[in-house]
Amino acid sequence: MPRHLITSALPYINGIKHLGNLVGSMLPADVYARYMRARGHEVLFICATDEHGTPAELAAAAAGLTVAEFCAQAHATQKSIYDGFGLSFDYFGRTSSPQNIEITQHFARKLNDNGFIEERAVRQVYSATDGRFLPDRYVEGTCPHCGYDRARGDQCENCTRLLDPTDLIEPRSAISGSTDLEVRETSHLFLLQSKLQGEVEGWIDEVAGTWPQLASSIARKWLAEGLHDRAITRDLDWGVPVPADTWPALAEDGKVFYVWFDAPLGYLAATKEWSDADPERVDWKTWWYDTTDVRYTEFMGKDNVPFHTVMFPATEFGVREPWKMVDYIKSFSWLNYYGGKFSTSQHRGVFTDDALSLLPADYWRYFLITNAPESDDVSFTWELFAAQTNKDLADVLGNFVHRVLTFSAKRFGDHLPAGAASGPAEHELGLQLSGLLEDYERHLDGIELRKATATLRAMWSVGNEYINEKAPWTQIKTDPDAAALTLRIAANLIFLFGIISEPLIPATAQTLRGLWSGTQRDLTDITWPEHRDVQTLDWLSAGTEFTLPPVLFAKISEDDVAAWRDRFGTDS
Ligand code: B3M
Ligand code: ZN
Repeated sequence: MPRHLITSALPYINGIKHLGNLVGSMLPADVYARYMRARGHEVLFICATDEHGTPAELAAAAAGLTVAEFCAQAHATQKSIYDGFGLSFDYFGRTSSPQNIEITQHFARKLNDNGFIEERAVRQVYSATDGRFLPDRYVEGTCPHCGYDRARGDQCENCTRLLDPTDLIEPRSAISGSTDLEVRETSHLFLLQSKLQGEVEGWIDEVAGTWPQLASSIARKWLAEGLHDRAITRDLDWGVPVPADTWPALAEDGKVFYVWFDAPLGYLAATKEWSDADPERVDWKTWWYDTTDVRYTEFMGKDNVPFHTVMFPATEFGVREPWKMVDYIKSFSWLNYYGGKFSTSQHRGVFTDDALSLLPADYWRYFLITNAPESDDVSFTWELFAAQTNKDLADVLGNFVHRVLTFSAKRFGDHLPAGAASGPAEHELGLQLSGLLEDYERHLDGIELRKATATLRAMWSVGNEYINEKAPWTQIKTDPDAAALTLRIAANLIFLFGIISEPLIPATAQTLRGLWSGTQRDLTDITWPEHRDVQTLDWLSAGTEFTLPPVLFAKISEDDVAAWRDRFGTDS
């Protein structure tokens, strides 16, 4: 059995992430990590804040803090929000860590030794008003490809094309707004990606066949356009310094590596942070270096795909050391907000901190994964969120649990009744659920999240159909033993739902798991159901004691929807 290395794209440090960021990388990665652990796999789930580059410097300046102070605070804030969402990272590191500096410098030296780095004179945007060079996002302007007028110097948010600040039409300084910009010459390191094109292409042909269409087509489009040599250093104060032993003049000049050069290495470095944090843990390299038994899955939004399919692999090839390459990329389109973009800069949409202040994490986790933009873009609306929450979580799951347990308690007390032996209806129910469980497992194995959640919901519905047909509240009048059987089976369905819902709604799942005591079987170690148990539905025998849970999911009212529409706005 392979060990599973799972990474989520590293969220930028520059602000609180919105729900679109969450569903585009961290949350689906968490669902997959939880599922794989539940199936008994060895999993290492790694994430970190991406702390270098102009976004961090701009955000720190706006907050009136040094970049180091800003990043330390923002890291802690993001971390506590992700804890609130139940993201089960084995480690949540920082790309500004000493580990990342060491690893990034090592990669740069090796690339240089192998002839893949060259120092070149470049023309760069200089702002006399600001008294500095303006790399990347320090310049804004109109995208030469699509005409979007708020394109940044590194990438157009609208068409996802990578840009150079000098490409922008009508450029302006993002610091001062000044348009008094000139182009000056300075020296930078270039990664000679053109020399690595063939290797990257061969590798993509080998591995990308099973990837989502979205990821493989972006990779192929990039390779078809040809890999260009790219500048991997910047004139910034904050970043991984160019090592002085190899490039004394550039180091003297204060150059640092470009954020996209060190960010993917942050996956390795955060693993090293994890392993350094506890002497009991294995050396980080056992996950990354010269491995044969690691399966590596990456999660990311589509704008990050070029870096992970082309640039980072080129870097890994160029060092001529056996670093682990990605095996599977799960990519996402955009979650929109009322048809327009979620936007951090314009604070449009729902942000993760606000979301948690409105409702517990499981409401969001369920909605987001059910609507994950796996192929096309998807729109968040409060109306849709309320409708799905009320139907699936409050009615189909929550009300089922409530009906079964309150009725059972009322008629038979707080121990499950024995009742009649299972009959054909229970046999049929077990088979049906086992079939659905097989589908659910297949979808989760394939990280097809929308299909997986639809199947989970179908399993909850099957439970509802069973008790609606059996109608224990009617059975009780003529045949109490039959009613008791129905309730005991239904209690077992609740137990089953507690196991299989865990990857998606872990807090609720834990509540469902914790309702029972005095069971005959020791159920504590069960992390995933066996099909034969699903067919017999008898984890909980007669006599098992239970408690009534509080309301699992409150309904979202029309007033809530109106208030939230108002508070968060709905126009672009
Ligand atoms: N921080 C971009 C983003 O947050 C970037 C991902 C880095 S992954 C190594 O969308
Ligand atoms: Zn564009």
